[in-house]
Amino acid sequence: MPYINYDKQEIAFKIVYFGPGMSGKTTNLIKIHEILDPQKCSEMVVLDTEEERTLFFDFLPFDLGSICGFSVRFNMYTVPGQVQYEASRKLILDGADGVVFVADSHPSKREENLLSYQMMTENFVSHGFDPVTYPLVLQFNKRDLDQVMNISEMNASLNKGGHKTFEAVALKGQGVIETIKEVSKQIVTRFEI
Ligand SMILES: Nc1nc2c(ncn2[C@@H]2O[C@H](COP(=O)(O)OP(=O)(O)O)[C@@H](O)[C@H]2O)c(=O)[nH]1
Ligand SMILES: [Mg+2]
Repeated sequence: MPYINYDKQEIAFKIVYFGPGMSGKTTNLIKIHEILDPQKCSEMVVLDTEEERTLFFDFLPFDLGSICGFSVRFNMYTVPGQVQYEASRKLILDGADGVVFVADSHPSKREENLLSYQMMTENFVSHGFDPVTYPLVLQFNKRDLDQVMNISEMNASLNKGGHKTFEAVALKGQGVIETIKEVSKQIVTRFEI
């Protein structure tokens, strides 16, 4: 559910970047932060955990403007990928309006991707999200690696729901904006005041 501030005439949506550890979630957010107009993008907050970076920041998207006079803001989060952080993943998904699943295209990551995807779907169920209508975009990242899985293979394994997918090289900013645009669009389209 978005957070609506009637005094400020602002709607805040929550987007979560989900996926196995090291698939490129943090890199996506860093690139979005770099690409977006700094005036529309607040400071990025990086929370350090022992093994991994987790972070969030929020920004005002360029092209969405306003819905019924309310300005639209997105708060974006990444989740730690490691299995032992299951509790924090649950917490971060709480109240999420949409999710980007970032998969690693390297063939050695097939199982990790699948495990993380299954964990996400289980969390959707426990949060009461409808898996069919819930805003979800898949990003097949690290397409620049020497060895990558076929897109059809990745779809067969991770995308039985037929969600929109994007190929990306997050490190170079490729596919990053396309991904966030699609999930924002799905979120806003679904939302009615
Ligand atoms: N080759 C390649 N490496 C990437 C890409 N995106 C991210 N990485 C690297 O993968 C590692 C993990 O990235 P990070 O964003 O921290 O992953 P996270 O654990 O999902 O947040 C880092 O060394 C990144 O530089 C990519 O598109 N291609
Ligand atoms: Mg990270």
